[in-house]
Amino acid sequence: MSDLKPKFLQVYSVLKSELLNDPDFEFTHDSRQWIERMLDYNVPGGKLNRGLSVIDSYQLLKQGKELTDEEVFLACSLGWCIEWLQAYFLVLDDIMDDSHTRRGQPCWFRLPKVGMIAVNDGLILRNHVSRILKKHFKGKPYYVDLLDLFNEVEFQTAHGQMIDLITTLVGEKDLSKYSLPLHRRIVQYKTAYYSFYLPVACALLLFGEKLENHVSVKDVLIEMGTYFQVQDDYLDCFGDPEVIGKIGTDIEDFKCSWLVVKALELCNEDQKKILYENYGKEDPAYVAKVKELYKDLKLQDVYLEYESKSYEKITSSIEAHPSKEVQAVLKSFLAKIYKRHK
Ligand code: GPP
Ligand code: MG
Ligand code: MG
Ligand code: MG
Repeated sequence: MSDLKPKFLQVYSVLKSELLNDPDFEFTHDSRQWIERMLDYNVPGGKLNRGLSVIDSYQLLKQGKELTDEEVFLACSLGWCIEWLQAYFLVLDDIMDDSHTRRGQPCWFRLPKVGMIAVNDGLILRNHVSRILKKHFKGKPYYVDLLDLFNEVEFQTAHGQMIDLITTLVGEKDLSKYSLPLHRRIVQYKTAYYSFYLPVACALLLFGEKLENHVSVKDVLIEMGTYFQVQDDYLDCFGDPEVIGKIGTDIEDFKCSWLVVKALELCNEDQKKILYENYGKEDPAYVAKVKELYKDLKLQDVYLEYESKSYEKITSSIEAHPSKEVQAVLKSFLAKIYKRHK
């Protein structure tokens, strides 16, 4: 785990202050206050795994050599760009998923004063990423690659989100189309690229590497990201809302969650009928029926089995990698998420 967390948090204040004093917008007291409140509410309150992974990865690539102050600042700034991107996704995802809580507080759009202003706040959060990159990276040899990376990853995530959403369209609610390959496709795009590939890709660019030389690293990270989203799906139903900071909505939302895919695989005809009749309904009584069925099917055990199998598989892909430094980067990332409860 990063020993640079205090430094990382300090850089948040620096970046925020720069954004609040951006000379390209004539801030008034009210507008500056809005942005500050919006940032403090949505950007720094998570686990910060993605952001801190940029620094951890960069340190590992440097093989223990001490980082200069500039290197630390740049690695932290890239880490924050990912946290800002994540805040942008989450603010909008919570509207789309009709969620209630996030990181132990009401979703931003649920605040009476905010409502649909949250959509525009999402756009501003995305624009902040470009502002940070421009201010601190313009002129670096890898600037264009960084911009391209953030654009590509946003493209992938938005398309993953699109398939996550259109599979749930009312009127077309059809569980028979849910399968592991569909689930895999959704989570690879909506989660794995931005959560796993992006932090390591940022560290590689900062280190002067070309991303096209690291395709095998990308494959392992996508595998890890898929595993991470299976955990997210599991915790949506079986996690403790006090610990994960959010109340699950996947059953109500008719999501192609790993749990429903597994349930469909394992159920008999009677249980299938229960699933078809109760999945995707708002009423808590229906949701409870689905959860009961998951318990009857022992999905918690199926999940534990999946966790250890995935862990073994990912570990052996990592160990097949020729570079020890890259192996260390990947292993440290995997250690952060293995058997997580939040
Ligand atoms: C996680 O899905 C995926 C995202 C947060 C990406 C959103 C992408 C956009 C383009 C808005 P999820 O809904 O399972 O996450 P959570 O459980 O945290 O709500
Ligand atoms: Mg979602
Ligand atoms: Mg969601
Ligand atoms: Mg989820």
